[in-house]
Amino acid sequence: MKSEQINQAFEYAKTRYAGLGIDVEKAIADMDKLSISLHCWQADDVKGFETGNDELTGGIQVTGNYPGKARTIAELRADIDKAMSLIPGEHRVNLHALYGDFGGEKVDRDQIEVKHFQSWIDWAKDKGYKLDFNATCFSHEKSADGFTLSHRDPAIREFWVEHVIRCRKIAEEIGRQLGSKCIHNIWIPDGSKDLIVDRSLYRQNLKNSLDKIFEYKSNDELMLDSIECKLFGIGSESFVVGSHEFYMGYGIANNKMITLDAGHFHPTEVISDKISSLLLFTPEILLHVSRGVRWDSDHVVILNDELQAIAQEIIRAKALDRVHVGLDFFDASINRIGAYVIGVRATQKAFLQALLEPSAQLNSFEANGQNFERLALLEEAKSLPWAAVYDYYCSTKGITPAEDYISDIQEYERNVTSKR
Ligand code: RNT
Ligand code: ZN
Repeated sequence: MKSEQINQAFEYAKTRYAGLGIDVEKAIADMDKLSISLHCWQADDVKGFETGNDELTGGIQVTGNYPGKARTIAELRADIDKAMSLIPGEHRVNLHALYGDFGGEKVDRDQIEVKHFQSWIDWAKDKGYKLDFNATCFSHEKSADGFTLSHRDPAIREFWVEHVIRCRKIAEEIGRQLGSKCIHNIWIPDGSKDLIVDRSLYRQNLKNSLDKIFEYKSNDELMLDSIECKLFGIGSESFVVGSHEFYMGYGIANNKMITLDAGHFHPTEVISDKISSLLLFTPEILLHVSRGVRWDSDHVVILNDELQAIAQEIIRAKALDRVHVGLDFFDASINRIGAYVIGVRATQKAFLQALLEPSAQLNSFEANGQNFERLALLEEAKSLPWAAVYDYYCSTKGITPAEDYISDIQEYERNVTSKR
């Protein structure tokens, strides 16, 4: 796209939006503040860098064998750098504990320390990224029977409690070194393929383990805890200990953030409609922006109705400063770096559209019971020239706009990933 074209389209968009009382420059400035957390696990199919650990377990699955996945920490960092170079704005990287820099050593999960993540912190500092963190309670022999923090065996529960406490401390140190609150998310795979008789026992165990984990009081200025529910996983179809009710109850009772993963609910249940309720009872929310398709909760995020609804709900609730936005998908069937760029750009476009909504007029229609007018304006707003604003935003940040980035990804594939 030629810059002349971009500027012309932007000038038109500015006038068009001004006619509706919308300040385009302000919408751009607000969107620019939205830091999206890029999940490191898209680049290598959730494999990580633990010595001798190759198997992904825990009811999550990556399908596809597109060539070029990151095999080393250096490759994964290079891939994230490439993706970041095609995304306007300043963003975060979301690490999982199994991505530590273990230097060929076998370090079990109850032994990890900040030193295993120091090279990530240094890299992030060098590149200007902020980091988030996750305990890894899957892909491990002590989670092989499907249970971790809720296990019947107290020794196994203890092992995972120790792991998560260590992860929370690592997150705290990340926050300290990078000068930005690190969000630590807890998702556990615990559940069962077939019927469980004593559901209460497992939920009581999980509650007790979480209580122990949070006995370590971290510094709220450096890190924040979040807890993530799920409806079912592959191999945990009949029972998941950490259900929505479980974590919503725990989070509200204990003032913890709740993670809403877009792929973790019934197929017709949406997370967008949960935001305005949860925000009344929890201080902040973490989103795992994902796209569920039939049994899979983790397809690449695209600009679909639900993504738009999520962004609208946050903007309409004026809650951009209380919602943390992370991505969570893994697709091994297409270019993995391209997948990141598609997902982040789609998310930004959804927020930009929401920020450009003619909200004053819409609210006034609603307050006056003018429901036809409300629906008509909502429909018209869909085809306002928001894409011209996004292209302009990309170009002011020196980022390849629109579909032109496809060839950047192709070039990286030719020169880098296809040679792996
Ligand atoms: C799994 C959860 C969880 C994971 C990551 C890898 O269903 O969504 O967030 O995707 O922790
Ligand atoms: Zn998730």
